[in-house]
Amino acid sequence: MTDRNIDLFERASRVIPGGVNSPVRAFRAVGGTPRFVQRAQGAYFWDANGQRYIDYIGSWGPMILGHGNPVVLEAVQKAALDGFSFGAPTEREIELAEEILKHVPSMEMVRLVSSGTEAGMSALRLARGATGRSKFIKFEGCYHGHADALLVKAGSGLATFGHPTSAGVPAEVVQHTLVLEYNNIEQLEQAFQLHGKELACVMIEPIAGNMNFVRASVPFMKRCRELCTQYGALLVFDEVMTGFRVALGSAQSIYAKDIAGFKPDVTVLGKVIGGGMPLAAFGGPRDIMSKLAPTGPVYQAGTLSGNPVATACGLTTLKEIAKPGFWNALSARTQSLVDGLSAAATKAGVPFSADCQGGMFGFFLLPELPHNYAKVMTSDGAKFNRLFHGLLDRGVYIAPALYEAGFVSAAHSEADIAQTVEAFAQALIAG
Ligand code: KE4
Repeated sequence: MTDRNIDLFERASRVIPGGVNSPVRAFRAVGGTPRFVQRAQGAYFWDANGQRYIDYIGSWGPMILGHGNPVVLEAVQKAALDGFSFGAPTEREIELAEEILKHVPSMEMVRLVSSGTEAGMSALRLARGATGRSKFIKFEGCYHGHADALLVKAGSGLATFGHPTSAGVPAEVVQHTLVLEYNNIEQLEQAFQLHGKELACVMIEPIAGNMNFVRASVPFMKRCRELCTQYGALLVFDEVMTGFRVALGSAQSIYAKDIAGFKPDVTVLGKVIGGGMPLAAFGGPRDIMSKLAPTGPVYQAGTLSGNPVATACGLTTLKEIAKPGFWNALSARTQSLVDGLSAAATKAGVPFSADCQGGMFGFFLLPELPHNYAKVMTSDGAKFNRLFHGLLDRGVYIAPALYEAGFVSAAHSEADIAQTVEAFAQALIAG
């Protein structure tokens, strides 16, 4: 019997670069043939051969309710009947903005856009426009979308500016980007001593889902906040992945429990706030956001920004996850998965560490949780790839790269968790 995934991948590769519309989907890191999704429902999707998988990617975060949630589906269908796109303001954009601001008190205003890249790029421009400064700090292992200035790897030494990670990005575009080691307070302090007054912002993933799952330590985050305040730089929280995924108040609400009065200056959101439709956002205090066109000099625009079908999907999703009991149930389900995987790894005698928050998790084939990118990359890639395929062959779909996070939805049942843990145990034994 032919494998339709192989046929489709060959056909796709003839007309779409690499056969995919986003590189990570091509399975380049893990090898093998990407699964072409035919349909999805709840915690599952079915591939082109009709094979069912328990889905722990969920579109890389957005599908927190699971696929095809009936309440969201009805809202999207109704919105579509009223019109796909107008290029004019709608009431539902106000409702979604108000709903976001209700749960993220550091934001007084928000601008809706269509992707996390657009939101991150615009947040950087806003920080530069608001401060009149060009330089900024990001951290190795954090990904903020593919805007030129953000496609940077660390320079040769501390406080040397970055080098492009992509062809097509001129060196002069990244000359203002300083790349530091995540969780390295000493480097952060030295960078501020050298460049503090020239820094527009520090941009950070508070829990780095692009390093699988690495938390910024509380002391490190406290120092980021203090130094930004001291030198007049903005603290930009990239919560595209963690926003409304790790907690209803996003990751910043978790740091606010440990750091009195903690707030970032600008927050970047995406994924969950669109519920799976193309929608992202960035926001902050009124005095900063008012710098944006048409009220201020920082230009930003978008034909499909605040799209009426996408806002219906996002707004309904946010209202569902705000319901009583949602987060306790989701957190418990995610913890149950992590505990099960840990127990299976221990039984198999495999080095393993894992962490989770809300509906987001990560695990490493390392004895201890890594705290920066260099440590994450000491993982045994070949072993991970064998594990990935062992799970895939057993109907469990995790991220096809060891540096990517995993996501549990409200639709994942305890039976799904048990099946996943059993598949994991079998895959580990198979080696
Ligand atoms: P998008 O442009 O892909 O919507 O968002 C970019 C982005 C920005 N910030 C963070 C923290 C992100 O995680 C992302 C996108 N995440 C990746 C997964 N690591 C999306 C998957 C992909 O690139 O296909």
